[in-house]
Amino acid sequence: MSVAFNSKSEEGKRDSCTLMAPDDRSKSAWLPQSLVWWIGAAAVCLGFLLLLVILGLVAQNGRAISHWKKLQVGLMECENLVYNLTKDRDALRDEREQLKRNSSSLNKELDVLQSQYKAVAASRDKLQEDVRRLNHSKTERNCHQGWIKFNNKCYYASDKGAAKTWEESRKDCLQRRADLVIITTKDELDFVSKIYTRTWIGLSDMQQENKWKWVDGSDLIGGGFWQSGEPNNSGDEDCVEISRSNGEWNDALCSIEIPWICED
Ligand SMILES: [Ca+2]
Ligand SMILES: [Ca+2]
Ligand SMILES: [Ca+2]
Repeated sequence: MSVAFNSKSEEGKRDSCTLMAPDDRSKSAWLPQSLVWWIGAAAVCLGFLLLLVILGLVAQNGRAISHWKKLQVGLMECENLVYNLTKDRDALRDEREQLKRNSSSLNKELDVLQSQYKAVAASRDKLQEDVRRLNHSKTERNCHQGWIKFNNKCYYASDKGAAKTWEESRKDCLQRRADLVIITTKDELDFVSKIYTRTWIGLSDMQQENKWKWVDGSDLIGGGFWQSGEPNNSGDEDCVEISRSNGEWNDALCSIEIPWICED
């Protein structure tokens, strides 16, 4: 009986073995339990790594987008700056052109005014001379012997070869009850410069530099008949001579000795 029972129990065991699922049997047969665990862990790690890579790419992409947006903003600012600078340059160019036109127009006006001034000064000189002539025409002048008459006035020219300083020349004229010639018109200038191409006249700035006064105390009115570049006060020149063939004025050193002409 016991043998039978044992044989039965062995059979039961075999039966129980035969009742096991076919998959369980194959796993236990092909993959050991530890290998399954390692594969699972590796899969989890790979998944985690993949997630990190994806997150890294997303973050990098975000930084790139943000950097690109900054570049775009910078580019727009540059474009605005270039636009504003171009606008300013154009405005300055227009302003320069306008200033050029204004300057040209002002120069023309200045030329017109200068020529008008010259015309007015010439007529004033003529009028002044007319007044003087009228004042003297009441009585016809008779000049002393050796004097030259011009426009009812008497002039004395120093002897040929004689030469004096400005002060000595003036002293000579005063001794003749006259004074160094006062030139008020172009006619008078032409008359005097025909007598001597170089001679003292009664004009100086010895009292105050560049304040020209005639020997009768009157101021030089108008521009005078200066040579180009004169008066230049070169070396402190205070006395006026007619010099050079053009018969115009130069301020010279009062100490030089040249001919002179007196006017009565
Ligand atoms: Ca005169
Ligand atoms: Ca001077
Ligand atoms: Ca001079």
